[in-house]
Amino acid sequence: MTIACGLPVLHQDHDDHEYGLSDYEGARARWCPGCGDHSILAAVQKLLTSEQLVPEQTVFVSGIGCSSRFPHYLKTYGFHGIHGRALPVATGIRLHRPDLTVFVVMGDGDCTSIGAGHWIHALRYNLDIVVMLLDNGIYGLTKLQTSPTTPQGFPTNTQPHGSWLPPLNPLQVALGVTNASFVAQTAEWAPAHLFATLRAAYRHRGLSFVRILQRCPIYAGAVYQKAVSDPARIAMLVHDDGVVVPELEKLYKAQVRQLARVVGVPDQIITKAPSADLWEGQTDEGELGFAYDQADAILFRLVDERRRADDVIAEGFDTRIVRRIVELMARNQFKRVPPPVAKISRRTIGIDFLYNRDWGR
Ligand SMILES: Cc1ncc(C[n+]2csc(CCOP(=O)(O)OP(=O)(O)O)c2C)c(N)n1
Ligand code: SF4
Ligand SMILES: [Mg+2]
Repeated sequence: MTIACGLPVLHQDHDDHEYGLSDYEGARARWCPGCGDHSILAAVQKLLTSEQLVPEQTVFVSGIGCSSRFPHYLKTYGFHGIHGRALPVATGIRLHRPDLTVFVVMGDGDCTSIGAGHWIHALRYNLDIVVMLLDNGIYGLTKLQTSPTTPQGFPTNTQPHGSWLPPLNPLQVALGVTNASFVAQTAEWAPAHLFATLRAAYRHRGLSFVRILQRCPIYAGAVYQKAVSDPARIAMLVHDDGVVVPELEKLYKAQVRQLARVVGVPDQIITKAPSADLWEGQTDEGELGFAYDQADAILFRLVDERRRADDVIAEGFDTRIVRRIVELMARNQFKRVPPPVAKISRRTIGIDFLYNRDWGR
């Protein structure tokens, strides 16, 4: 970067350079095999590449913990700080160098225990920083101690008979702070959702707090096991006043698989046939009588391009499959319409009174 008349000149010499993944890859990641931090690193590298962030104008700040080794594995600027103090360092950088894009990476111990005071006030200050909490529910680096997010009853070295208290919910804490402007949760084993959430966080102006559920297979493999093995337990919740992540509702299965490949999800997961496991060997595609890839191509034409079924058939798609998809869409229309709600009080939202956000209209 050059300095002209005392002012930083931004993006000098970078205009026609396209950054690739190798421009962001730092040292080889030393996390344990299977550690969820690997997939978060892949999603972050994908974000840097897709948003074409200039490496020397980007800085990752961390505290201490396994997750806090993050800055070493990126070829941006980095600050591997002290336990619980990533946010004060990031605040200083943000205030002194407004030209830099600032990311913070913290563990659950880092953020919700020793650094909790900084966390709450950073949310209040609402500076333009992306804050990632890599939450494995334990202290990983120091080999399994109870953290504030450890599930109740989960045994650790510090509480061998199981954690006494119910866990602190970082989302509830963040939402309880006045001035919190972006609060989200995602999981490292849901790469498309992880990437879309991080991109929305990056594009948000103000502090974006993203809790990322992260598996530590060495010390706390069981913590998220139920959610991983049963995706139906993961609810996609969108807050009324929240930041819209339109990509999520627009993704077809074929695109989810493509994205999963880009962020490095193992092939055996991507190619596993979707199934409700109703009986041995049952698959959704077997039940439907066609593959999701075929369905996606037809749905794209019918829904996104608003073409008529006959046009799609004329293009060469199988008549039986097109007709069946149209029938299934009609049969499932009720799922896209909110059910009627009984009026049990004198006040109905949207009719008798409005949310704060609607007052201006
Ligand atoms: C002031 C201070 N207290 C304690 C420690 C010891 N210590 C290092 S990492 C860590 C906890 C790490 O847990 P977490 O923040 O959840 O990160 P993880 O390793 O799980 O990614 C602790 C207690 C320290 N380095 N500095
Ligand atoms: S100890 Fe756990 S959190 Fe730390 S690198 Fe290994 S798997 Fe990841
Ligand atoms: Mg941890």
